[in-house]
Amino acid sequence: MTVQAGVVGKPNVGKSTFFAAATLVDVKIAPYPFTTIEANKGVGYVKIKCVCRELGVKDSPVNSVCIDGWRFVPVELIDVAGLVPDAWQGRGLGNRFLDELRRANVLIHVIDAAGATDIEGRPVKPGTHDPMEDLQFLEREITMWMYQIISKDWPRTAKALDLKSNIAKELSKKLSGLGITIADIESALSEISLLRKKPSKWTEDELKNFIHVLREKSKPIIIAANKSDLPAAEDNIKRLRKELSGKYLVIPTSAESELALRKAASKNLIKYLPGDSDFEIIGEVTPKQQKVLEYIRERVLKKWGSTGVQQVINAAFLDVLEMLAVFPVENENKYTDHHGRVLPDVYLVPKGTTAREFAYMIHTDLGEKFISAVDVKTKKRLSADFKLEHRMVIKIIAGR
Ligand SMILES: Nc1nc2c(ncn2[C@@H]2O[C@H](COP(=O)(O)OP(=O)(O)OP(=O)(O)O)[C@@H](O)[C@H]2O)c(=O)[nH]1
Ligand SMILES: [Mg+2]
Repeated sequence: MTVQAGVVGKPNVGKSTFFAAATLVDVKIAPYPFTTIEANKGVGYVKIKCVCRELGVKDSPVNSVCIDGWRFVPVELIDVAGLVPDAWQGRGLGNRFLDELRRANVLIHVIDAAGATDIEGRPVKPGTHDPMEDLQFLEREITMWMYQIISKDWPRTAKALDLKSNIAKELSKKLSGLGITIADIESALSEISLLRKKPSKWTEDELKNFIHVLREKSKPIIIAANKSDLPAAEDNIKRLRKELSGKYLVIPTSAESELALRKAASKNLIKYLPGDSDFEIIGEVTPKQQKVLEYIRERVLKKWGSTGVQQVINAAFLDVLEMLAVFPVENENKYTDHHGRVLPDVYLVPKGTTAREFAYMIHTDLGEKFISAVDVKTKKRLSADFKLEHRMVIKIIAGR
């Protein structure tokens, strides 16, 4: 199952623009709240320095794409309707779409850093709404949505849990539909010292606190401080970064600029790869296009270093979720699979994944018959419990 990021936030902040820029899926974008009603799903990419150049080979990617030595590894993105305060109780488009976030491993919270929309997403004069307010309410909505699901029937659940020796395991059966793992539950329980307390004895506050911590672990948030192209965004971004440092990663984005650049690149008007700090005009552009491109160069790329969209996706998976990219091969000298394709695949795996676990991810059979693994770059043998590292090329040796 591919990993998924949910694109969330109040209405009219640029969620669909961000989604469209990252996936090039054509979706409805408009300057008023609740443009998106049904969720949009699409494929975005984590951008990783490919190993092809350091190994001196021309690769033939299968599950990913390699452009100019950069591997683009697919991940799933889901763009949902805007959230307004009390959505968990059914306000706005309600909690129906909160349910769409069940599978999300990480949330990309798009905020209007220019402060050009109020708490409900209605346009206001740029700089007049404080985006800091949007953070607290969004967290609360997600937490309360979880609370509503978990607290339903809690007294009965708690009594049943009292009789079990492993609370985390039992709870995970109830919560797996929300994308919550046993590990999330165990670490939440131990963090707030509830491991040894009978669930039926938990106070209301303890239950709420548990769900709050569980939310942080199972749906971590990264902030895309969008509309970075607008002058009013500058001070807000500096302030958010300072005040949220250590709590959230805040990355300035201009989703609209990224969408324009990606579209221009796909028409061969410019040479530009997502995440680049500049572009080069290579086609016939109209004076109007030229003006837009220059605006993006001056107001976004020179100012912030990039449009930020690729940086957010990378950080969501590589920094927040701490995933690693690993290249499996069958032939450690030619770096090929059994069809002779060079460096065909890249897997995004959680940090801490062992060589044997990786074998299981490729194929159950390979996991069961695992003997050892080879670090293909150094030709060193790796044992079953060796923890894989970012950008390793791995061959699994298995018995018959
Ligand atoms: N200046 C600026 N405007 C942007 C940017 N990204 C999006 N917008 C504009 O913001 C408005 C809302 O964009 P959408 O992508 O529809 O916003 P949304 O968050 O999906 O809105 P809902 O679906 O209604 O919740 C549109 O007018 C976009 O053109 C940006 O980076 N800079
Ligand atoms: Mg939308």
